[in-house]
Amino acid sequence: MDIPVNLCNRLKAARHVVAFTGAGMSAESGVPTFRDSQTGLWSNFRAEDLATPHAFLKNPVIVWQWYASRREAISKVQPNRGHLALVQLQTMIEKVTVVTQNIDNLHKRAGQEIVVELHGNIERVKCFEENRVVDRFSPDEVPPTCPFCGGLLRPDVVWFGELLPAEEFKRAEDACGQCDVLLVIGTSGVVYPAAALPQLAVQSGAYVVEVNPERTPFSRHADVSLQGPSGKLLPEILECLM
Ligand code: BV8
Repeated sequence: MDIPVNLCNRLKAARHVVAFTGAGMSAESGVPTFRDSQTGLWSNFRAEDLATPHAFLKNPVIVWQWYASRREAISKVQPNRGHLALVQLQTMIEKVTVVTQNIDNLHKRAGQEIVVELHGNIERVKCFEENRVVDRFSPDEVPPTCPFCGGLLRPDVVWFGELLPAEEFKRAEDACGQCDVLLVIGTSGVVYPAAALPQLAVQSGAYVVEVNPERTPFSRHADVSLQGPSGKLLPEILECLM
């Protein structure tokens, strides 16, 4: 795809670039997006119905095993060319911040230095009662219990109906409000309050680029909407900096 000259020029002049990423960023690594229907044991559940504290308390075994199976699947995939392009961007731009909705840890595994995890990280586990991260638990219990208080352990992710981590959200607001270029990559933009963040960049006059095979509700707010997979388009965008 021909990358618009204006995009290249704005990137070349940028001092701070933010990449706001969603599940589509990891699609080419083989990680299902939330729009994909569930498979296997969970095929008759919607993700939105499993990713809630209510679902966990009602069915702790099913919800724990859903995350355990996702964690297992993620451990077998690799960051894709899109993740690696954002890592390479760090060597070309003074500051690159990745603000991600994803919990798959792939940006960090790819080598990204500044990653703001809005919705937590599936690799981390915390106590449901104390909310503190726990780094060891019995693999024989499903779900395992907290070694400190005996409460149930849960994935350290933000469920629907739960508040986002205040510090991370503030970091994301500051980054989106102060960046020169915002890349909105692989997100359907339907989950709030994360989906409100790109508007901060629009309002502050940043140059906003959407990368997605489909148009989304956000597309009309972007300066340019590039329709295609991020694993293909992000390396092409980087080429205009070389
Ligand atoms: C909150 C972690 C305050 C877990 C996630 C009623 C009660 C309570 C809250 C609400 C309510 N009604 C609405 C809300 C707010 C709710 C919300 O927004 N709901 C939506 C469904 C309407 N939000 C919340 O609950 C948030 N908290 O509001 O707290 C509060 C508190 C109490 C009471 C009231 C309010 C918490 C939201 C966080 C939920 N946790 N993840 C887990 O992962 O298991 S959200 C999860 O879904 C993801 O993290 C992500 O954010 C979202 C999925 O969105 P996307 O990433 O965009 O992925 P999606 O599949 O949708 O789209 C993929 C895109 O990629 C597509 O556009 C596709 O075209 C594109 N694509 C495909 N292939 C590629 C590609 N792009 C590029 N390249 C490719 N190759």
